[in-house]
Amino acid sequence: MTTLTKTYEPLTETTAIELAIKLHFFENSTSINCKEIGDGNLNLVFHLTDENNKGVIIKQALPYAKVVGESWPLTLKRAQIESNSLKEAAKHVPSLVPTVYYTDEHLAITVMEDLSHLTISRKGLMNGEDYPLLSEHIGQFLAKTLFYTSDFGLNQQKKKLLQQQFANPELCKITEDLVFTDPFYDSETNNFERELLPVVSEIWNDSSLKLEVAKLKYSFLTNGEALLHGDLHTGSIFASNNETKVIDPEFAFFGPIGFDVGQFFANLIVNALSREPQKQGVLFDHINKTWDVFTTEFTKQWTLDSVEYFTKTEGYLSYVFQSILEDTIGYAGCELIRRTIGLAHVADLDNIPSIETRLKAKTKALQLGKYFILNRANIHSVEDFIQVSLQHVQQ
Ligand code: SR1
Ligand code: MG
Repeated sequence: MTTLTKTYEPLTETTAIELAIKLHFFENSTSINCKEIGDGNLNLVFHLTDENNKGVIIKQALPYAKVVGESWPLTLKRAQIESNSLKEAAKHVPSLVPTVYYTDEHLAITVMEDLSHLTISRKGLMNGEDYPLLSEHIGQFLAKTLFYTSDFGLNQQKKKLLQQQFANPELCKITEDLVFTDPFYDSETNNFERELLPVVSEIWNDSSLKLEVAKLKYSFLTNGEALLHGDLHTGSIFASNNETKVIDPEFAFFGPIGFDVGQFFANLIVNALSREPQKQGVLFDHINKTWDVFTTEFTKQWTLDSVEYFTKTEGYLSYVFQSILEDTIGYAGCELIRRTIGLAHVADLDNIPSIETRLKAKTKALQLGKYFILNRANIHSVEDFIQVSLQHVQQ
């Protein structure tokens, strides 16, 4: 493979084409087109195509958070974490992640499969798409990636070594701050409509709520159950009616399983909050199905592929599921709150055109987030989780 310059600099559309040619991605092409299409918070994403519609994606980490600017420096190491995480996931769910063709640690680039025939699921859901296979696929993704990197499915010595490879302190710090800390006090990173101040102040002044958030944050900091995606919202999932691809795992690290599940559920709920009541059901069906597929697959793997002696012990699996569900609900609550008043919002809520409807939806997101955090230990099934969600969303 061609050796590239080892001095980091951000690519432009022109230098991205030069790079792709150097790497022999377009050997038989006469004309290559390149467009920077990154609409996320952190990276440059170049989409390159030739005259035969052959395409490739070059993703490059910037040394700062794009959403804030150069005043927020950020490690380039995240590009390596992302491509290693995609490669790890490909061992378990090859059809659910993009293929990585090439990575360069110094340039912080990952060259990967072109997924431009798919749509980012947040955008699609906002346009009223239902994605019938989304929950089947994400349930499989969660069951396989999480089980086979946990102490139940991976040799426990190997797991400890893998855990070292995925130490991701700077990206974890972003989550620790933006998901667990800042939304719960008057931090300058927060961002919300002044009309929400009364309900936001209730959150800031609720010491029982803060105690529960502290426990959830502590579990995020210390409970390295499995290799997480770490940022599994609907903006990290490409979809069509028959395909699903999970992208963007730069926040990957060993953490509590319920964090990935909870982020996905919360992002389905914010989409439900942006829809008319009669179109919300499909989002809750997705939550139900995701949990069903996740637990069914996890159970199969637990029975057939366990490396842990105690998995044969009566009651252990239901204890594990109950604890994952409790975490899922708590993390979903934190995600609902931070996506409403924290630094990184979601278009589902922000793009609701009428201010009055938008404020109502955001208030419901905050109330439901609080409810989840405070009552997570008393919600014992996904059906109850959905019922409580519907009571808040459709009130
Ligand atoms: C500064 S990064 C803000 C958010 O974008 C990412 O996708 C994560 O969700 C992070 O919290
Ligand atoms: Mg992302």
